[in-house]
Amino acid sequence: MQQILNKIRSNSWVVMGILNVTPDSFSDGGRFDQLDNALKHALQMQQEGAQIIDIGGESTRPGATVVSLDEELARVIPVIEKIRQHSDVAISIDTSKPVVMRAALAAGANMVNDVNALCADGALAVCAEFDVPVCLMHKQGEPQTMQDNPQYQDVIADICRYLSERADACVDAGISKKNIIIDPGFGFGKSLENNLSILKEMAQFCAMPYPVLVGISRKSMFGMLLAREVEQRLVASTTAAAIAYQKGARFFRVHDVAQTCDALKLCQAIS
Ligand code: 9MG
Repeated sequence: MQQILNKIRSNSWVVMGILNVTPDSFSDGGRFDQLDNALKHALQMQQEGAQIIDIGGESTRPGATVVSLDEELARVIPVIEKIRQHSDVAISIDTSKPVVMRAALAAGANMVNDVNALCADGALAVCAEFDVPVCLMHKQGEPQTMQDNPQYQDVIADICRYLSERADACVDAGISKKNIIIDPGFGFGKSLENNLSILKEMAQFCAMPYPVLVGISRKSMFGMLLAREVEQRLVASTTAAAIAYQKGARFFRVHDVAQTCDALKLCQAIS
């Protein structure tokens, strides 16, 4: 994982492939089918160029329902163990629950991706103890209601301040500065106008002393802007990744790994 972090200190980039382990993602049968399909999908994304696989067992989409601790553990831990039997690809656990973080890291995950920026009691301590990279994402509100009426005084300044405070909390808790990644959180309590401002002003986040991760793949902002269904958002998603790269972002959490890698290779070749 440190090699990956070192890589982005140059102009290079890292693609993180999304592996959602929710009942609607891989289930044409029972848990065994789900495990095999999840493994296949992870290996496919690795082959296409993903250097990190981001595994999540609780949807964070607007309106998503909360998943119990036991259910989240039952979804993600077997998948991490299964991937570890077949590959040494870096694994990131997408969770806000410290118990899930600990179990996932013990099972072989290498990084924590938390849309709640390690705000849960005990989350900072687990990440400090395991000495792993953490992605701190900004969000306003909770998934059930966050898109109702997001409000900011100055969307860029407000997000920068929040991320800076959370990074300080990490350092105070003993998390190494070199392990911190920040993420402005496209779509998490943001209007279309807010999301477009974040993309336009991406360089302001990248000027902070932490690498920036962007999760914009197939997001509803493209549905609003372009009237495209989820499966028709590839061009907009890869274009947005390319724009974000040119403004300094270095980590990209995506569904379409091969196509995003192509776009980023082109960007890097001319940078
Ligand atoms: C889990 N998840 C969904 N969207 C995300 C985003 O934009 N960033 C990060 N870090 N995680 C996300």
